Amino acid sequence: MKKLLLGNEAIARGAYEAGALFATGYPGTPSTEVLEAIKDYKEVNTEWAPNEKTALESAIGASIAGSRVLVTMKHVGLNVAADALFTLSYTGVNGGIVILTADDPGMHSSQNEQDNRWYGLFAKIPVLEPSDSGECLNFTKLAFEISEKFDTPVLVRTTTVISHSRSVAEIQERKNVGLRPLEKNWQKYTMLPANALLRRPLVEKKINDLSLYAGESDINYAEYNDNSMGIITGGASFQYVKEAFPDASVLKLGITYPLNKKMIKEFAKKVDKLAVIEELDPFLEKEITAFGIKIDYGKNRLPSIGELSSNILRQSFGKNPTKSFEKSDVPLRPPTLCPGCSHRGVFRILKKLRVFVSGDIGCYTLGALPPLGAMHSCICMGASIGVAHGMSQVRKTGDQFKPVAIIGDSTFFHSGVTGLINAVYNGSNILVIIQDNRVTAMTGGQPNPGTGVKINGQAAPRIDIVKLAEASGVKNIIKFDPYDLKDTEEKLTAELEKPGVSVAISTDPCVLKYKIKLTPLRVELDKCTGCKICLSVACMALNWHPDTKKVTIDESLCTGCTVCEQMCNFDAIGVIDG
Ligand SMILES: Cc1ncc(C[n+]2csc(CCOP(=O)(O)OP(=O)(O)O)c2C)c(N)n1
Repeated sequence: MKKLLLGNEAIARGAYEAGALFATGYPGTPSTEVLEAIKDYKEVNTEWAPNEKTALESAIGASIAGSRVLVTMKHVGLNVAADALFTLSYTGVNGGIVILTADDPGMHSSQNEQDNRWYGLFAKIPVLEPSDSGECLNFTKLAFEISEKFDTPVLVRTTTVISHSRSVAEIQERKNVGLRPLEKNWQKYTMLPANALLRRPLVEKKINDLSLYAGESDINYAEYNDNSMGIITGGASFQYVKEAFPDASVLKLGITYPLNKKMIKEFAKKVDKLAVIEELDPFLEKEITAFGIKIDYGKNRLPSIGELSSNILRQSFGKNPTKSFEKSDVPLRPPTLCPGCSHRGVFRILKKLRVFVSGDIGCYTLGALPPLGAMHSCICMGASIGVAHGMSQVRKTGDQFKPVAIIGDSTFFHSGVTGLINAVYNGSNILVIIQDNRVTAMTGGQPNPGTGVKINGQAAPRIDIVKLAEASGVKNIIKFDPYDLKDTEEKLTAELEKPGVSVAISTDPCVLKYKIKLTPLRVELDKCTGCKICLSVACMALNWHPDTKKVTIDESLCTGCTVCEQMCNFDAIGVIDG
């Protein structure tokens, strides 16, 4: 049966049809919908892990125990899981392990742009790249076969457009492969140097065998048309190539690592000019050049930054662009915190206190943007505490310098808690603000270990952040209500004056996830002086009218959080009858 599926839904379906019994991962755009889709297949035990490394480690356990398992993450998530990945390449698998890495060229929702095909080369594992939802489903199923046949984890790499586009996929029945026998093979799974030395040559052999397999696999195929130009491509780039050069000969690679030299040589021989068209890095280009095959067009024509499009390809090859829907046709809407967001008030206060704010990744990163403008660094998930600690170690208390780290609950569980332990252990002087909105909001509201529910909605133990901070050795722990600006300012100021590590936990839940709406506020226009101070909290519910020089409140957006009311010096905002 044919079905229109999102790329991510198709990957979930593929793992289901392949008989996976376990699926795990950590949310991150553009990968998140895979686990959200697979959780609806009751045969697959699905869970959110607190981070990607834990997810991959659980997957390894499930595999050793005999199950096929899917692990999902965004591109930067694989950096977190990389420690386990590089040794998993040595141990291999029992039940097949398929790792989805969803890359984000163009950084639609990411802190960097990285091309995770390199992980294939670096960790010596195969990489499959689907070009539409049908391939997402089929390649995921095939990836399980490859994983078990070659005793290796397999990376399925998508990019945002593949994960988030809908196209047709062929649905089939689930193959109930069940559990393989549990292996207690210590030489295979215990990577002491002596055992790793034995496994090391097997890793090379596996890649050689996979390269031969790539030469025979029908997901690598050549289409010969006009042979004046032959294009080697894969993934999303294949779609752009088909639109921009419908008549060209194409070698479509479903397996983009390892490559098969013979296959590529044969294709190159049959065409006059050889082009390699790929998004981001010259990954295929470098591999093919290393085979001694001359490439006429590659990154000498194409950008290695951002997403490609058929028009970028056309223009790079001197053709006119076609009229198409381009990003510039869409009105620009700067990202901003939701009206009533519990993160807003704290940034207002931090700006007022003129502290250095070491930020982290989550909705609260928007506190860096003007007019809130109260975050001064943000590197990667969990980094806020480590960065603040490092600052405190070189600018001591005598300078009256106490950096503030701000981090969300999901990010704290992900990798912030180790930073906190380090800060206490090494005698830091920092204030850590944990914005506990009881959800992983940034990626669409997934539960986390502090939420009290699992991915399937079942109740789960709620990890207590206060107890965790206490157990980490923090002496000063307070809670504050971020909607009460006075209380927030007083409590944070008091903690900034104490030496050592303080933890301040903001206790209000996400308004969007928990659908919080109190009575909306209004502006009493007679009292509004047009001073605009209320606009400094960057709330979408507030509108400025240049003609009347007054502010009004959009009642459909206002949640009644009162932060703007507390900002107003003229009592012009409040719940007004009538
Ligand atoms: C290593 C890594 N994994 C996943 C992501 C995607 N991501 C960005 S922020 C975030 C978590 C945000 O949750 P939280 O810290 O609770 O803040 P909130 O958005 O709820 O304010 C995630 C999962 C990422 N950027 N990096």
